[in-house]
Formats: sequence, C-alpha cells, structure tokens
Amino acid sequence: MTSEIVLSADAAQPLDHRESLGLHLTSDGNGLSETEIASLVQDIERDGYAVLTQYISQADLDALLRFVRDAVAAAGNRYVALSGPEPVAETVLGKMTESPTLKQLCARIYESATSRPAPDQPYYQILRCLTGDFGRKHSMNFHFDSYVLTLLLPIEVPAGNDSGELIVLPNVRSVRRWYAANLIDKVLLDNPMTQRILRAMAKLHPERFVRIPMVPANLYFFWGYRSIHTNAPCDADKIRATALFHYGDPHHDSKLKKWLRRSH
Ligand SMILES: O=C(O)CCC(=O)C(=O)O
Ligand SMILES: [Fe+2]
Repeated sequence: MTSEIVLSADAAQPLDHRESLGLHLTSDGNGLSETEIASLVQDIERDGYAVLTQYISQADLDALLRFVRDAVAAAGNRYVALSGPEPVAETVLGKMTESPTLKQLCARIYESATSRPAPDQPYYQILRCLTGDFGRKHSMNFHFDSYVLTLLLPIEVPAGNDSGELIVLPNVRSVRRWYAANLIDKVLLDNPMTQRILRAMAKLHPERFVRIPMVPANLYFFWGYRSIHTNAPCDADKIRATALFHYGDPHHDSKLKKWLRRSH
C-alpha cells in the first residue's frame, strides 16, 4: 500500500461526456443487482462519483425544501447544520436513515471497494444549509471525510455563477491501514498553506478538479475518505442545502483513535 497522496487528478474527465449510468433506485425501491453495484463502483473509480437520478420523489423534495426554509428561518437566516437522525426523522431523510435497502447498498459498495467486511455502523449524517456570509466561510474548505463512502443528496441549489457545486480531487489516497497515517494526511491537508494552494489551483486550473453538478433529488456517491473535496461558495442571499450520509469508518476499532477520544 502506498502512503503518498497523488495530487494529479487523472480521473478528472469532462463530465458532459460521461455516459449515464442508467441505474435507477428510488427511496422506495428494492435495491440494485450485483452487476449494477459493480457498475456504480466503477463509475466512482473512473469519474470520481456515481449518481442515482431522481432518488427521491418531487413530493418528498418539496417537503424537504419547506423543512430547510423553516430551519434556516429558525436559525435567524444564517448557516445551520442539523446533525444526526433525530432532527430530520420526520422527513424523507429519516426514511433513508432507516432504509435497509440503502444500508445494504452502502455495505456492498464498501466491501467491493475495500475488500474488508462492512462495519455495522450508523451513518454520520448531517443536513447542511448554507446561506449568508457565514455560509461562505463554510465553503472552499478542502478535506477528507473520516468515512469511506459519502452519499450526498442536494436539496436546494442556487442558480447563477456561485452555484455551490462540489469540487473534488477524486481518489487521491488509499484507505489507510493505520489511523495514525490517516491523521498525518489530515494534518497535511488541513493547514492554511495547503488550503491556499488548493484554492489557487481551483481558480487557475479548474479542469484538474471534478465538479459534481448538484441536481436536487439526485443521490451522489463518492469516496469521501479518499477524495479531497469541498463545496464551492454560493451567493450569500441564497440557500444551498445538502444532506450527507457518511458511511464506514475504517478506523472504528483503532486503539489510538479510542485513546484520543477518551483523553480529549
Ligand atoms: O455540502 C456539501 O456539498 C459537502 C459537505 C461535505 O463534504 C461534508 O459534510 O463532509
Ligand atoms: Fe466531506
């Protein structure tokens, strides 16, 4: 296993030339076949992401939009993030949290990508609503997720120049054997200098990044742990809302991780 981070995003390809997967699974569906799952994993490896189009219905999307608007208003029209399953339990996001079909899909994707048994873990889930100036501070922060697989459901996406798409350098590292190696990666990425370099690179060489267009109701899959990613900013007077389901902490049984958690 190599431990370096490869920064050339060879996987970045013009997205308009991607072939559509033609896979269809909705939040009420029965799951995908092994072949469909293999094709989904292949898309993530090749293009940096895969997508299930119109994963939730228009009615569920409309209800979520109302939910987001209310949450933003209740927060004083500022950035708000709701984490965990409870605050969203009554929405279609609650249905997704509880869905055995979706969980099984995540587990099979995890296994096919890591060749490790899928851990029986809840999602780390979050509903992010960006708006206002503070919302802009939560943009262009490049990071690795702590979980292997990230599911992203756009809910509200502002039109215009600053439409807040997801910017990704896909699959630049492997899943680390050791939690300590993961920590080193994170320190190397999460410092002002690296962040400045990546922001400059995004401006000067946008073609080196994969930009995932955020279409509401679609469900996007990418390797959050392996990919450097962030959301582009959106206009301060608009709302950008995304629901994230992070799945599969590869270091869940790390002794170092447990010790650090206990001592902090
Ligand atoms: O909101 C987004 O588009 C991405 C957020 C993200 O990467 C995360 O929460 O880990
Ligand atoms: Fe992330």
